[in-house]
Amino acid sequence: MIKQNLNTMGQSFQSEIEKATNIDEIDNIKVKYLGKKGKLADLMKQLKSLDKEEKIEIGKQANLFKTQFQDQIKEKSKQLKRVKFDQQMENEWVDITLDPIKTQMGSLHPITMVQNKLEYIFESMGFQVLDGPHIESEYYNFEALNIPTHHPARDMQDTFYFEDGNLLRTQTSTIQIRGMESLEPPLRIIGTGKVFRCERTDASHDSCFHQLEGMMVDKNISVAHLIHFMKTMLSEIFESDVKVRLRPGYFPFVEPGFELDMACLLCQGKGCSVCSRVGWIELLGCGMTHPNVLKAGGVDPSKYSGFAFGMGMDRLAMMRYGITDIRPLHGGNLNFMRRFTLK
Ligand code: FA5
Repeated sequence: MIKQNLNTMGQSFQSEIEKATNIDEIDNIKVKYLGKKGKLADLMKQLKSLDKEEKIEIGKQANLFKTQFQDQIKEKSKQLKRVKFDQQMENEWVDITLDPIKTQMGSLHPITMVQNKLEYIFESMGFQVLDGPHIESEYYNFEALNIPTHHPARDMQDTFYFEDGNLLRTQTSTIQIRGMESLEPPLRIIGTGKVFRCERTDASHDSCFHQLEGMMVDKNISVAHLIHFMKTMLSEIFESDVKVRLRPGYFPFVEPGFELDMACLLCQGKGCSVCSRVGWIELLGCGMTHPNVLKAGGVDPSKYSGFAFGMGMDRLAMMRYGITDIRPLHGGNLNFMRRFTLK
């Protein structure tokens, strides 16, 4: 009976090992036949009941099976590992002689680089960065800035109107009003973004360009504060002293008003198409905030005063990166853009 069981076990082992297709199955067969509580160990326990001769004969046979099972398990595992490896080689091979896929490094747009740097400079001086919409009402773009309907100053900033009376903002000065409305004085704010004008283009003018607006409202603010912040900003952005000049300028929302020019870095002040051959380039308008504007923003002009400025970031980027025409800055020519890397 035990002998018969031994033979049946040998046959079932044979058939199972032949059918096995992966290592997990082989492991299970190993445990089933050769494990501590496996079939072979079970059978060995039964030997006790046999007489001496039978014990020797069946014991011998069982030991033979044991080594045979071990050898077959080893061989089959090797074979299955080889098949798996061959399949992997087939599916995952890499041709190391092929050219690598070239990735192109991108870079930030020069205006974005200038904007990031300006925001960093002003934030480090306690200014808060605000945002404003591109599509504005006449109120925020003109009226609240002391430019009533029919005021001739509106002609200087002709723009694109929508049928509902709204318009594409002509200046980031809109952010002054929105900032005063949402914050309590004292306040220091800047806002950046695109502005739009119905404009003839040339080397330093485009119909869509970028401005940075700034405003400070506190007690006893004077022109000295304004000049200090403008000088600090320019020396930080150019990392050296730049030659600037302040001249009177008219903006209905400031009194007194100024225009700040810097010596053109493209021609070193000799005169070129960007600076209209005068050696100076107009960078920003600025001045002391008009009481009517403070009132429109809900600030009491008898208690507070302030300064504001609005700068052309495109022109600043041109001076910073030596770009001699504003128009390619707004085109999609990647060859042009690749000249500028993060500085
Ligand atoms: C204004 O837009 C005022 N809002 C600035 C201001 C703010 C004055 C706060 C006082 C107080 P202006 O139109 O001059 O001002 O434009 C400001 C700057 O934007 C200019 O100095 C110039 O650097 C830039 N700029 C103006 N027009 C163009 C244009 N068409 N293309 C490129 N840059 C321009």
